[in-house]
Amino acid sequence: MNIRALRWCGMLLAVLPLLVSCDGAPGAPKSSAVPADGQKKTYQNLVVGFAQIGAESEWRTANTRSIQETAKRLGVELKFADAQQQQENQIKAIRSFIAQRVDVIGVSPVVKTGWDTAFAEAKKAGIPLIMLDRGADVPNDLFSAFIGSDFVQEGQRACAEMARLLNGQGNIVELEGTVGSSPQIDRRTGFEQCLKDYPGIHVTIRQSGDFIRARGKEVMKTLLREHGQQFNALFAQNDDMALGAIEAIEEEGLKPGVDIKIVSIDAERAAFEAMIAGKLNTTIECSPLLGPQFFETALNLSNGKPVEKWVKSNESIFRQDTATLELPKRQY
Ligand code: GYE
Repeated sequence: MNIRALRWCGMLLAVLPLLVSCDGAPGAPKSSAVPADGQKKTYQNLVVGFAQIGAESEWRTANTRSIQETAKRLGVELKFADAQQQQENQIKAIRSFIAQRVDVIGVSPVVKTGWDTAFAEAKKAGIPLIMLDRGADVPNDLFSAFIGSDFVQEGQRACAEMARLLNGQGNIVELEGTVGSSPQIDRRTGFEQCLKDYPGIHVTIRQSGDFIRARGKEVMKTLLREHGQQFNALFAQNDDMALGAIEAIEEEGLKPGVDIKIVSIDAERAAFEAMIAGKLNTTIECSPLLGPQFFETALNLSNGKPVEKWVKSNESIFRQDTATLELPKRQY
């Protein structure tokens, strides 16, 4: 082949890919002109790792469902890890997501402290990190966004409800969640802040039930046996513990919601059923349905778009008077 023929051949080869891409299948990515590493992310090519706490409550199960179903609906590739309540498992999951070079990492930190190293590793790898539901005590530059509720406000709301139910006079048992977790710390803080306005009301006993229904029952049973009628109210930091405590109160021959006023947090379906039965007085809403906001934020971050540092959930307060009307509308 002479030089001329070679030139012709070279030119043909250079135009060939263009011809092919013109004739390409309908729906073929239009971004072929964009270099591979600068490609715009869509839900269909987004890979997200999520380090979940476990399955301690109905709330958590609904949260997991929301994340998994939303990923499926949007076509996002989700790598999901269940840490079975162990922080070390969550840290291992974060490290494995970094090794797999996912686009975005999500985590619901089981407790507030001990995250600096793992979060810094994600930052160093250039992977945006979102805290979903629970927060951690880390410098602001170690995470990209926090999506979840205002737990201090939930505690304040619970206290205001309790004060109304007790007419400003009473002794309260506080059943707390996982010690050292952001909802446990912040809900207590909010409750205490508001109690300052009610000098006739005191928290006389505080114990953890780990956000677990069976633990709530166990703790309440022991308290009733040991302290009997020394309290007339229960503030449970989640519905599941309140539902367990309700069983214990009934087994000890007392009327939950009447002899012992009860306020809890989450607003899951079973809490509405308990309110309809008159056994629970009020539940403060805390939404687990965070999947859609999570993936929207993840997509924006992976496209370098600005996101809000705290995406707050919008929530209500539910009492016995509207429970029958509300129950059919509940999604968790
Ligand atoms: O209230 C509880 C769950 O972190 C807000 O965790 C969440 C809490 C929720 O186990 O039911």
